[in-house]
Amino acid sequence: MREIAQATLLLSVLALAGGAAVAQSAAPKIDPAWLTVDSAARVARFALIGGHGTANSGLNFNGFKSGGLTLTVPKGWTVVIHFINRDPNLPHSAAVIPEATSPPLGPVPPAFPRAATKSQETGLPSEGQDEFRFAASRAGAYWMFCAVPGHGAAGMWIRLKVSDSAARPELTPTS
Ligand SMILES: [Cu+2]
Repeated sequence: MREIAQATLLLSVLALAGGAAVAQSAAPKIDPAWLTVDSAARVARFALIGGHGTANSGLNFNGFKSGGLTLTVPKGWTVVIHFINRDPNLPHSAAVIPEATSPPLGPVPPAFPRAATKSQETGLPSEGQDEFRFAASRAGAYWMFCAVPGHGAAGMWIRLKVSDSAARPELTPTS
């Protein structure tokens, strides 16, 4: 009888461990290699990946959706965004836009001059790449948003914070 109880307990523990492992692998992970910092030149370089894995049916940046990832850069730095579309199915684009109460339905003017990929509305095809750079000249809250109609509204946006107080760029899950 005691052996059966122990076996049951062991099975319960294994089931819990299995459940935890599944939950952990489902949460998006930040790869430190996505952000490269040149403190002397005050340049932050970010690898922005459209359709990174299957989260939100590919409507994600770096695996995150709906503001779940925040790139913070100190005000006055230069930001270089290298965009690649890893989605095997859908085209995507990227633009830095002002924070909004809800995502725009399609392209809007970027928050900083030239802070957008080409092909805003049609998006870049699978494995398409583009790079843009801008001066983070105004502190505030911004989004990196996919302007292909409907994608932003479906959650394809993450956060960019231009900070008066941050000492260096960082990439964090949004708290
Ligand atoms: Cu998109």
